[in-house]
Amino acid sequence: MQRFQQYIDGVFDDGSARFDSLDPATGAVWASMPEAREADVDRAVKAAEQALWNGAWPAMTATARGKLLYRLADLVQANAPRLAELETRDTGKIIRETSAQIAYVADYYRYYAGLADKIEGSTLSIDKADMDVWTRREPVGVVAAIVPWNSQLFLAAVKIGPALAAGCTLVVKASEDGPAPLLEFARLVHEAGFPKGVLNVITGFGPSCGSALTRHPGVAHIAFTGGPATASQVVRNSAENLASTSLELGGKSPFIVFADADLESAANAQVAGIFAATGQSCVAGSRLIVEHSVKDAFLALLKQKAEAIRIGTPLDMATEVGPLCTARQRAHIETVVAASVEAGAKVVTGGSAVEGDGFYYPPTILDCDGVQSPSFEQELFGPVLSVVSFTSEDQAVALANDTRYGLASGVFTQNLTRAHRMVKRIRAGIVWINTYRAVSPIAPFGGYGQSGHGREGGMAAALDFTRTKTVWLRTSDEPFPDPFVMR
Ligand code: TXE
Repeated sequence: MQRFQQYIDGVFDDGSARFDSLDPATGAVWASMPEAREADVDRAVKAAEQALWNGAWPAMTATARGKLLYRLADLVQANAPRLAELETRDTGKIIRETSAQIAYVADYYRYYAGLADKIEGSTLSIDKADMDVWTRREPVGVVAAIVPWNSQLFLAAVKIGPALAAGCTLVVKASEDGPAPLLEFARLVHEAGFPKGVLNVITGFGPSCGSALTRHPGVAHIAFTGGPATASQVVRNSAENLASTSLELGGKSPFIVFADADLESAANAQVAGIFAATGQSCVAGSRLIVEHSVKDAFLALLKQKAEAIRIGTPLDMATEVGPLCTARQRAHIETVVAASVEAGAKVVTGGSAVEGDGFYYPPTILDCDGVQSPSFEQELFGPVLSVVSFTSEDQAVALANDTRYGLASGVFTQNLTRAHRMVKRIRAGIVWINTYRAVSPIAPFGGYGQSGHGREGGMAAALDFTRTKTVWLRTSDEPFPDPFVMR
């Protein structure tokens, strides 16, 4: 059995307690993890506070910080195969995806490495003759970065990269489900040579570890990815210390196909949108909204592609859909699918868990036309696509926006003017036209409504980890004037 450690103040240790991690492909225990409790959280935040104000980190130039980030990026790239294997082992995410994603994670660190010394204040054209006024962008403080199980290294990188570029220090909390890759990543942080306490990596359970971290008075900003219910709890906790928050939550993203679309291309994108990552993706295009005249043809294409998907062990490069991360997640999907069928949804393909060991659930398509289907409303976080049809553009928009979420959306059409209209009318943080699931360190990422607030990726993300200091310098040698007149 493999044994992992937490990383606090530049030192690896076993944590206050231990818990077992299951291999989702077999359901058997495969590794032992360190469980951070309140005392560990307190130590980690205090180490990050120390590193923020004292020692090498605050004295370092932004360029030097960038060089450390470049070194980290190179280490991530060099160790990508090992990290990918760990992520696959611990979360069930297929190796084909983890290998590609972790290699790309290195580019996120490179983007923010280059950005570190481009974060600038400004000189103001102030309306007073005897003053020079300028602003400085300073690190917001200690950042708590909390991630869920899906794509842990990726979801951590979009927080760690900009936060370090901005000069912050962090306590990163890996999910209790599949923390191995992030705990291992801490070894690369150590090897890269970051001063102790700058980046601490712990894991543990929500009520003990997560809650202690988000309530800690030493935390200035919480960057959170997870479910909306947990996010509400996080925001309530943050209120105690008035910490700022950025929240990247779930979605129920519409995937809209017009009759004039290239159906073959749209079907491939829809497969990527809902069955990649076994559907455990915040941007999953889980609501197919298809023009009625092509519904049957498009569903036939999708059914054929879904049934050709290779379900298998996640460490096999040929596997296309692996197990879900947890038995709990699979039980949730089974419950919602059963309720949807009960409500009248028709199973086009899939619809019941795969027999045998591991937490497998097959690619599933539910025809929900004319049905009030829970699967069309709730985020399932699994390989389940719910389908409805429309007959007018207005109806397509109304269906797309009929959700409390607003993370992503896809529009498939060859009609340029319609595509532009859809961009304006859809309420979501991302609109993909004739493509789906594309991401980049250069492009902002985040949602509307219950999908959260704040953006990850791009320049703005780094600025979110700064606060502005305004400096006033009086250039006159005359005595300070009348103290009772505002100037
Ligand atoms: O997330 P949680 P879970 C959605 C998806 C999924 C559901 C629940 O629908 O089925 O959320 O997933 C930590 N204070 N998404 O249970 O519980 C927890 O330990 C502070 C969408 O995994 O939100 C973990 O590290 N932290 C999504 C992290 O929060 C707390 C990704 C996420 O856990 C805490 C994941 C607390 N009180 C799930 N309680 C996306 N956008 O990709 C828990 N945590």
